[in-house]
Amino acid sequence: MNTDLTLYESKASPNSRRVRIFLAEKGIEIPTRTVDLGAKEQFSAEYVAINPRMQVPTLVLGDGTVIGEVPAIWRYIEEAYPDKPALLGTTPQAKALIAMWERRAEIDGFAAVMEGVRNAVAGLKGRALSGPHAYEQIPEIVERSKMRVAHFFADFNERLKTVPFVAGDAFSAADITTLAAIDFAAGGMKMGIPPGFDALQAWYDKTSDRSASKA
Ligand SMILES: N[C@@H](CCC(=O)N[C@@H](CS)C(=O)NCC(=O)O)C(=O)O
Repeated sequence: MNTDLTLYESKASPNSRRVRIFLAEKGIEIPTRTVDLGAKEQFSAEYVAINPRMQVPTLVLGDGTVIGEVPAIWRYIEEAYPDKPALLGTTPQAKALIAMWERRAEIDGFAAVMEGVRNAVAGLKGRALSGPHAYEQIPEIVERSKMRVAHFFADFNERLKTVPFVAGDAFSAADITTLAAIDFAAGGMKMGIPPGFDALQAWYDKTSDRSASKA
């Protein structure tokens, strides 16, 4: 257990889950502090002093450095533990391809689900985007979000007809974001992988079976 680090996170947060799975894949344990989003703890003076953007996850280093944003937290962990399995690639080519596919999974999948959920859920009125600024929901956008998620399923099904993992031959951070997006769509939008999307379903089944995916 590296007690120099503290991860602020929430069990209900799919972004926190992206970091939890990343750590579990590497077999790294660090102290965590729960930020209860249901109780609006992200707005508490104590947490705002740590992360003024009022978001989780946040990684705090031993010297007080605060790192927000999932890919930045991943980057720190990847570099700080070079002896652990790499999830962001080891060669220039692998690093670029993982970054490319992870970004597509985030933009086309994860962000599309986030948009659909945050513009629909009653408890998020006035909070259509997380962060320091309040935005009203746009209910009309939810239908488009559903189309975006449907396209994400179709596009990633096509991709996974050609490769075993999202970024190619090896499991990577791109798989973590894809898994988090699919589970978020199922939970938050009641949109599961459509029947007949066999490549995506087979990838999902094997990825969900990894012990780290329970994190
Ligand atoms: N871009 C940020 C997004 C973080 C984010 O949106 N976190 C959500 C939980 S999944 C949050 O903190 N929500 C607080 C709120 O809704 O007020 C990242 O990569 O960490």
